[in-house]
Amino acid sequence: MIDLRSDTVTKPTPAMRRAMAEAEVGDDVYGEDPTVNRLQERAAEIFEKEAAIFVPTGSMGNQTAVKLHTRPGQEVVIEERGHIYNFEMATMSAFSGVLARPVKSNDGSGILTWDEIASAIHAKAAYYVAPTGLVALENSHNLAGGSVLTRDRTEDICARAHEKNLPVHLDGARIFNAAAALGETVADLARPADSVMFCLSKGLGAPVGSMLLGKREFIDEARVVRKMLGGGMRQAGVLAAAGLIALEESPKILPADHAHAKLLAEGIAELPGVKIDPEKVVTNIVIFDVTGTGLSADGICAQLRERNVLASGFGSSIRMVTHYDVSRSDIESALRELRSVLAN
Ligand code: TLP
Repeated sequence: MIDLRSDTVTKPTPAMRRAMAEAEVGDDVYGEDPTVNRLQERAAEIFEKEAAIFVPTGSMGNQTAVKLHTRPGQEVVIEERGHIYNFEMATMSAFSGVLARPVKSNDGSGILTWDEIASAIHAKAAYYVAPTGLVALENSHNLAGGSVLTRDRTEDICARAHEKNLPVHLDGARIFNAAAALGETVADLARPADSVMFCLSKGLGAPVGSMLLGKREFIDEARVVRKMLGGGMRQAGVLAAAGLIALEESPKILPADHAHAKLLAEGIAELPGVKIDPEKVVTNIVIFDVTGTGLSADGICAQLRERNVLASGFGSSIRMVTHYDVSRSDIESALRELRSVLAN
């Protein structure tokens, strides 16, 4: 099987498995797991933030941040395809009592300008309009095809949000991909945001886990919210051990994933009835519209599955994601199978 459904499907490397087997552990609810503590310290150091906390999932990291930055009855301004809004089970309303205020990015890139964000902010609103409590950004932007938010744009948005006393949370599930594509450090991309979440379990390849980072006081409060959500893990060092390897070793292999995604996008662009601009594929996510093929996205994915290629259907589009378990020859095979499905 060539599994292009997501970069979440990566299997732990032999080095990760060894580290997991040998991990020194303790009870992390008491703060006594030395491997978790090391991972948290190392992540904070790399991101140049005061503190970090290990959470089981990216969703828990994001929703913990939403909970801490807002109070019930407020709105969260977010790009309309943002993960926090579309793929986190309405948790922001169920758990934090807030409403998403989705905003369209007019150029279709998924990357908002300050003016687009400003038009959705209710700052000194009339008392009967819900006030904005948070601006949520995403880098890279998953459902917008892995597009990237530059350092300048992030700085601009955060500075202007802060002028209005609004905090900014950055969903950096794939911020290492963004950093590799932009030639920036993750610290510089995340610096202006009040909090950032990144996933160890996506392109970095760890089996489980994400990190939430911010000021020390914020992370102390995050520990309480994580427990509230049932995310207080015990001998989590077996997971953190793989996370440490992911953090140190995996960023350097991401450019290969990006080259594979570009190759895939260029091949797809030549197929009949599909719509994609390969120029816009800069990280590891390839999304293409299949309306013009006369077939449904799910129908194409089902036929690909029979040919040992896995992809995800999202409405009228298909998403393929590259990662370290996919080689250049796998990309060539996937293209060959897709060409053959569309020719039938
Ligand atoms: N994304 C998953 C699916 O939920 C769509 C994927 O396969 O891409 N932020 C972003 C930008 C994400 O893409 C994801 C997961 C998360 C947060 C949530 O992470 P987890 O799955 O660890 O809760």
